[in-house]
Order: sequence, then structure tokens, then C-alpha cells
Amino acid sequence: MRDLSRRRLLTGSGALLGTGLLGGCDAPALSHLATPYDWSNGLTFAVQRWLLARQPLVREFDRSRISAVFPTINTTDPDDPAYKRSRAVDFTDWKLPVSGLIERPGAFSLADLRLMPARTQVTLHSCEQGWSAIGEWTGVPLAHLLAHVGLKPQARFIVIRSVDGWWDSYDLFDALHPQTILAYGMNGGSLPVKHGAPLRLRVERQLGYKSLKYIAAIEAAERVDGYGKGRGSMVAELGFPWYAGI
Ligand SMILES: Nc1nc2c(c(=O)[nH]1)N[C@H]1C(S)=C(S)[C@@H](COP(=O)(O)O)O[C@H]1N2
Ligand SMILES: [Mo]
Repeated sequence: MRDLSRRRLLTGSGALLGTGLLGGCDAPALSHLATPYDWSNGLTFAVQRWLLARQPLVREFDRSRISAVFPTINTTDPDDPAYKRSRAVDFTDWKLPVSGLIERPGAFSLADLRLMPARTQVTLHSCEQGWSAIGEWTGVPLAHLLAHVGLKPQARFIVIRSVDGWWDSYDLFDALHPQTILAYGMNGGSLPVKHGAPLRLRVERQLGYKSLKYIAAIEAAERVDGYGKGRGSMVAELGFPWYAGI
């Protein structure tokens, strides 16, 4: 990798863009190429995918490296009546619906998810707003849950909604990655409310905003332009590109 010049990187990713060899190339981020910024964002996205295809796992740390303080940001206590009721009973009535292009749609309780194979990983979280921290996350790989319910062959994106109105979409490159987990545990305990209880996503190869907290529903889709304003995520609707700031 070290001998790759910038020129080779650029021509390489250009070729990938041109031939559409790269998964997710016709994704919304690359279909709005109106300004030079859009072009550079699309190119960054393509280069990131190209490099990450050769770097399967992000770095995992020893438990001794866990940050003493893991900051919280944005929503830390959702102001939603149903959420508050569920929180009052320790989320024992909580269920996660999985629907869309799925062979066996269903709804899963925390107990159901805890019975599935678990993965624990100590990773570096980098927030696009300028801070980072190391935490340990335990949960079920999203790939396992999707295999359990059966993705239909047309499914190309996973759309996830949160209790606080945040939502985002993920191509299968990220959704099926072994370190993409639905976490119910943090630093050896159960996931605290301020960090997204009862369930949050960890998408370790992306910046912090992509790791949705307070997950309410999961859907599999062929396209994402039918959701919201058609830009693939809440942050995109606020003016940042889908997969902003990679
Ligand atoms: N539902 C929801 N998910 C979210 C957010 C949020 O406000 N609501 N903030 C995002 C951002 S920008 C970051 S950096 C992380 C922060 O997670 P933390 O509060 O556990 O540190 O969650 C992400 N997921
Ligand atoms: Mo963030």
C-alpha cells in the first residue's frame, strides 16, 4: 500500500467509479455530483471503499486502553413517551422489528438478541465533531441477524431508524461487516441510556454519527431514495452528504 502514489489512487478509484465495480457506486452519495465538493466527496468515498476492501478489520485494543470517560453527544435521553415507559421497565417490553426485503420478518426482544452469537470489541470511536474515545462494545453482529431473518436477493441497503428521529442507511459493505454490531453492552455492563440503550449500532469503519443510538426499527431495501427526502439519511437531509466526512 505504501508505494501507492496519489495519482495511482486517483486513477484507480476513477476506474472503479467508471466501471461501477465498487459496491454501492450508484448509491445516493454518488448520484448528486453537482459541485466540485460533491465530486471530491464521491471520490473520497470510492477511495475509502477501495482501501478498506484490503483492510478487513479496524484495529481492536486491549481492555486496558478503554477511555476513563467516553463523552456523549446529541441525544442522551430521548424525550419519547413510549421510550420512557419502556425504560421504566428496563426495556423488558422492547422489541426490534426487522422488515422490508426480508424472507422471515420478525420482532426481537433484548433477550432474543442476547441469545444470538455475541461479539465484543474494543475500538476507537471518532466523532466528526472533533473528539474520540475508546470503548468496549458487546452485541450481535448485524450480519448474523440479517442471515437469521434472510435478506432477499434484491436487498442492497439497510435502513435504520432511531427513537429520536435519527435515521440512516448503510450499504451491505458496511452492514455485513464482522465489526458492525447491534450493541446492548458497553465496557462490560449493559448499554447506558446516554449511550443509546437498549440497542445501538456500531459501524466501526465509519465516523461516530453513523453509529445510531436508540435503535427502533431495521428495514432492508433495494433503494433508499424512497425514504424521507430521498437522500439516504437524516444527516444528508440536514445538508451533509450521505456517508458524510469519511
Ligand atoms: N439516535 C441517535 N444516534 C446517534 C446520535 C444521536 O444523537 N441520536 N449521535 C451520533 C453521533 S454524532 C455520535 S459521535 C455518536 C455518539 O455516541 P455517544 O453519545 O454514545 O458517545 O452517536 C451517534 N448516533
Ligand atoms: Mo459524532
